[in-house]
Amino acid sequence: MTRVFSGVKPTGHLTLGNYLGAVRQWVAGSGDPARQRPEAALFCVVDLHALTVEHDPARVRRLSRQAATLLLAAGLDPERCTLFVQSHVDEHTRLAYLLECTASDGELRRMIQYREKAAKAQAAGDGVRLSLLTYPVLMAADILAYATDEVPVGEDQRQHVELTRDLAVRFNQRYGQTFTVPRATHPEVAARVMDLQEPTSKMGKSHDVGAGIVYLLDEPEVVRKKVMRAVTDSGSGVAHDREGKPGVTNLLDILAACTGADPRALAGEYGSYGALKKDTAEAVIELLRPVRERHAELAADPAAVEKVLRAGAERARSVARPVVDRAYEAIGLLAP
Ligand code: AQP
Repeated sequence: MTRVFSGVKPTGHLTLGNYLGAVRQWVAGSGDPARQRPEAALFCVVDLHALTVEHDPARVRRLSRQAATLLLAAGLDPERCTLFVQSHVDEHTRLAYLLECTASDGELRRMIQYREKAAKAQAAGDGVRLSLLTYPVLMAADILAYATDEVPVGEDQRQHVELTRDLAVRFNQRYGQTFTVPRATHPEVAARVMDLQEPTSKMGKSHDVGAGIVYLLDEPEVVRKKVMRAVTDSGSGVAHDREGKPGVTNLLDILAACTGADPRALAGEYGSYGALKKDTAEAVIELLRPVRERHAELAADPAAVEKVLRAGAERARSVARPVVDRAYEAIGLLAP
């Protein structure tokens, strides 16, 4: 059995980037007949990670519920996978401490996301939370607690999964074989969807300005407007060229991811930016339509979603507990 684990943090409304870079892969993978057992695919709303920057408690709670509902709406089937909330399973934080005793200060300070977010917090006059430095270790615990083989994520998480691998290998070398060493998997197209207004930056759900971000729950008219106003590049030729034409390349990648086409081949089919934008907007609207519709149904019955999350947490606990107990013993702690 190949075990898959991944998560999404409730720092904002889920975006097209989350969907194309990660969630769609989760749905496709959990429909794989080789992974029919629900404990073979675990997906998590990683709410503890949302506390690493300034946050509003009520908003985090609201976004956590919304993220779980959206994951179900996107097609995660609780009969075929395990969906839960990170803070409901103590094993994550239990294991994180052991991994903090395995990681070094230097390797955490090198994390790109830490450097970028710490600089942003400082510029805003906010303090930098210690958890912003240590959260990649918590992420490693999220993954390693489940003896995960594969972590389907967007391109931006590559460095964190590399750290997870390093920690697993180091722990195993020091204390004996304990953890499975996981590997990241990325979609072939749209592994890094860029902001429509700033196509050299990732489309990120926690970014302050939403004009370049397509949210999964945006109304069709809003999606159309955002895509039609996407920043394109100088010159009018449509070419797939990430360096020279980042805006157009982003649109080609999005359209290709929506339609299953090859983004380079698509470039040859368009003579103008306007036509490319129009087709991209319609393709995104059609891709998201069923997710929005299903979300509206599921959101009307929050008790049913909570029931799925409770059952998911129980199953997740039963998978993680023995792995984390083994790590406690291996590192030299007495069994209670
Ligand atoms: N733009 C993106 N393109 C492709 N994949 C993406 N992912 C996120 N953005 C893109 C992938 O979605 C999964 C969940 O992401 P996350 O919740 O960890 O991070 P986020 O949506 O990027 O939210 P933030 O708060 O804005 O995060 P920061 O600022 O930390 O980047 C992951 O698999 C991610 O790769």
